[in-house]
Amino acid sequence: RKRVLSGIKPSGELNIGGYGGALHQFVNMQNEGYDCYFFVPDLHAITVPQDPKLLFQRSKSVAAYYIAAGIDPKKATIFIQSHVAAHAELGWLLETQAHFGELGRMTQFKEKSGGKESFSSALFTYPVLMAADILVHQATHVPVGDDQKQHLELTRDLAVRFNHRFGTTFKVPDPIIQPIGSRIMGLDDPAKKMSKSNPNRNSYVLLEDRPDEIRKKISRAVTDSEGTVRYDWEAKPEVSNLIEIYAVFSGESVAAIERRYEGIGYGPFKQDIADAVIAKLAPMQSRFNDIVESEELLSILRDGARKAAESAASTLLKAKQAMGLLSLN
Ligand code: AQP
Repeated sequence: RKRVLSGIKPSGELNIGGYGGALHQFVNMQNEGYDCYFFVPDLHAITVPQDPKLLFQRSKSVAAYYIAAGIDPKKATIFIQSHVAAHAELGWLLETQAHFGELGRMTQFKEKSGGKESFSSALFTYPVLMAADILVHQATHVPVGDDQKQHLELTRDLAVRFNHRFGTTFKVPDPIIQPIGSRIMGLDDPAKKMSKSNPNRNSYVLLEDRPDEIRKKISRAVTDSEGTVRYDWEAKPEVSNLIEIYAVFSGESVAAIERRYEGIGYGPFKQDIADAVIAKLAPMQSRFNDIVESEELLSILRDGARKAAESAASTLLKAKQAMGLLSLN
């Protein structure tokens, strides 16, 4: 059976970019019958400074959003990364196989370190921990947003390198990048990914935003002066971005959306996008509020941690033995 692993960092409030590129796809994959592991990568979040109180709360929030969006803990394994020590342990083993040069070439590292020297060393080794997350569960498929493609390529390289040096230990995972929603850009600037850490609150719609805020943010989203709803990333990145958001939230195709707004301006188009976003988010928010502080959530996470630890144990042991670390079993 095909196995999927993916997660969303608890590094800020979730927005519709993470919904389109991750959450929405997680639910689809679960419903398509993949064996799913969805985790909260809290160890990844702390590669940049986090307020401990906020991190604590956000880890619960991300897990609660998984469930509120439709991930069913009976079908998928939901867990917090730091609850399963095998992730960090395999991360260390893989660091011994990763090259300084290849990590230095990672675009995300270059962006986040911003040419400074004062970043954490964990920011540099982050992609190796990500490789461990995936390989320790023998995932065959990883749904990723466009920006994670390079990290997944590194994961594949590390798996192949390790298997070659020490004998076949890991499955080499394939990325799944959906054609629509894998790269949702800021509402203020279609050249920048919609990101949790963007200080401009108008650049994103949060999953927790109220209907009036959603309407306001979408009506203020930048467009062009042409006035036609046409999907063309080269010529019309602002409008193409809005079409993708609409397609994700309405389930309609890009072509159907283009047809409907032929000869109609951006006003009604934006109103309909806001309606579609609100229609999806309102029930999600209500389920989220019911579960986020509940004992049920903690119990799902305990269960998930136990299942994930079981899934990881044999691969970790195999990797250690392959490398020649003394084992007593
Ligand atoms: N704007 C986006 N469009 C499509 N996919 C996105 N993802 C994130 N933003 C978008 C995808 O969601 C998954 C989880 O991402 P993450 O939260 O772990 O990390 P990130 O990509 O670094 O997200 P942010 O919002 O930019 O967080 P910060 O600002 O804290 O770094 C990934 O598959 C990602 O591609």
